Amino acid sequence: MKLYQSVGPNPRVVLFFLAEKGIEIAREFVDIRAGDNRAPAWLARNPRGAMPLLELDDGSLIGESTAICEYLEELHPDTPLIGATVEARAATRSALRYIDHSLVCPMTNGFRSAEGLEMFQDRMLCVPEAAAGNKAYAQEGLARADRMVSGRPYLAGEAFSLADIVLFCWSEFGAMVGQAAPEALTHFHDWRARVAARPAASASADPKIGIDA
Ligand SMILES: N[C@@H](CCC(=O)N[C@@H](CS)C(=O)NCC(=O)O)C(=O)O
Repeated sequence: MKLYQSVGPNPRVVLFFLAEKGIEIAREFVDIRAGDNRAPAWLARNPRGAMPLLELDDGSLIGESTAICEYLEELHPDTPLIGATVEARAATRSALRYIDHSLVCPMTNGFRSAEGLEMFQDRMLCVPEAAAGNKAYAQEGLARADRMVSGRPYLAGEAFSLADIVLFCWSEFGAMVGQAAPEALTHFHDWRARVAARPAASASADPKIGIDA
């Protein structure tokens, strides 16, 4: 098994997940800033081009960060990060879908159509006139996340989960690209401090850690 990874919040989600579980797998760094993931040879293997990508021993590929985490969770159920019970798994997946729709999608589109336009405009549809609106949706998503962690430690309840990893990686990215969570979101910032204190948060910060140059 081999993980292809790069800079960016989606690969960080998988690195965070691996670090939480203490799983070691072979990894290769792909330079998405240079467009290596969009080279014809790469696209022939992986038409979406996006990182991260998990290659299984039989050569088949799994794309999409949360699908990769679901796969790894099934192989390594301890420590559970998607839920130890049917109800806990439903709660994690509910929070995940909510965060994906209300935060990840608009934050991505807001970034790619503004600060990221130069990198992305020849790779995919970018709509600069929609950037401000998408950023506003993402801010609303952060405000919703603040309400979700009001009165409970984590997004899906008492247990830290993949939903927290996704929100953390994306809100850290947002803070770097002009889409930070306002200080007034105190529940969010208390939650953020709890997640940032986990060793896996720092272990996942550098996508090149543990990879030979
Ligand atoms: N929905 C996908 C998104 C993957 C994605 O867009 N990854 C970014 C890095 S965060 C990427 O590869 N960008 C470069 C490109 O698409 O050329 C996932 O969850 O894995």
